[in-house]
Amino acid sequence: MNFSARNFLASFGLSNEEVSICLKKCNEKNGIGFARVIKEDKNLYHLQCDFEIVKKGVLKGNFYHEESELEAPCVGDWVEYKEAFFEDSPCVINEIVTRRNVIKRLEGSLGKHQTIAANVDYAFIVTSLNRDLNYRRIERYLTMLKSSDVYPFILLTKVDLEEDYGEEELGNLKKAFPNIEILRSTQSDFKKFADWKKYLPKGSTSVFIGSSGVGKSTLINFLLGKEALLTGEIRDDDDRGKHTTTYRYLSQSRFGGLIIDTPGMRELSAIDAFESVLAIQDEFSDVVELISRCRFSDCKHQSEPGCKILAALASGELEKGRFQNYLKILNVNRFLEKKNRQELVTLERKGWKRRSVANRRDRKIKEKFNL
Ligand SMILES: Nc1nc2c(ncn2[C@@H]2O[C@H](COP(=O)(O)OP(=O)(O)OP(=O)(O)O)[C@@H](O)[C@H]2O)c(=O)[nH]1
Ligand SMILES: [Mg+2]
Ligand SMILES: [Zn+2]
Repeated sequence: MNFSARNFLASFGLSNEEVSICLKKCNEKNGIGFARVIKEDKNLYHLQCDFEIVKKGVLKGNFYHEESELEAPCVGDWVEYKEAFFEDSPCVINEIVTRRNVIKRLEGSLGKHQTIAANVDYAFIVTSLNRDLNYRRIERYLTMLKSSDVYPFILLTKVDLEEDYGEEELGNLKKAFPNIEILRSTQSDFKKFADWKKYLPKGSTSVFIGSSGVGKSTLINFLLGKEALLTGEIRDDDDRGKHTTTYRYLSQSRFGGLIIDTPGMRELSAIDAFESVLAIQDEFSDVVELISRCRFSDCKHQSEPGCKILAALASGELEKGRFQNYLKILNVNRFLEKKNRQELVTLERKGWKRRSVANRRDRKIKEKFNL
């Protein structure tokens, strides 16, 4: 491996230390290489192996063993692969290396997880101002991102369709999400937004998530500097998109940062229950605080005397929808109660530790963006 390999690994997101470890492990003779998964196509992975080289890869057999606890790679993962013996056959993926984080969501109520992307630094929650705008959904995205330790931004698209350029809604959103930076963009002024360079620094990875039709791929095509992705019409009757993007795809933006386009999410039902207790507490700290002051520690907030939630709902201090959303998210996390207490305590400790690291990092990011 040479200078180009080092440059590639660093540009695509590995730290200097990780680059050195990878370079030590591979040499041309053993046919071992490191690549980033840029697309998943059923059982075939598209692996970015160098700036201009994309190879296909399949998983090594031990991923499929019944007792195997190996998790399959997803877009954004770094993997170690072995070159194919024959030129036309796919390489073999030996293992996932250095997974810093992974965004997961719970699919339906069966408790099955879907991995969305790995090794992600920033997430842009993309929403347009038409019927797609849904504060509750944004809250759910934020909770999901927090539990995977990804730094969120909210991005409003298609503000050109609004008379006031979305000014009023922007004000409302800022009030509802005071700690999150909210950006505005529209197709006709993508270019005017000079700050993309700042938000997509070299070596960083950002994922764009949001409902179908909000304009994720349109924007990403601009950020890539080429029409690499398909974009589609939206339906007239309900402003919804037609699920034009059907797979997750990672590529390097013209500003250096890596970008992952994702298919519009149908319904973000919930989040990783096990990892998310703390994220919920964080996201709904106002609700948690009220509950802690209810007279009875097992208050159900239905008719109990001294219930602070009921009082706050009555006075308007707490919005009904926000409380319902809290309950909904909590509900999915019910099975936690069945876990033994000790496990939960350890988990919480781990979570706190991680949170404080994350808080430090958030502060750094805020300083960098002058927030
Ligand atoms: N008016 C207006 N239309 C836009 C803007 N950005 C995107 N669109 C249009 O919105 C439609 C949907 O855009 P896409 O980029 O395909 O949306 P998407 O979020 O990638 O949708 P999925 O791939 O289905 O998840 C297209 O017809 C775009 O031309 C914008 O800023 N203003
Ligand atoms: Mg798309
Ligand atoms: Zn109560």
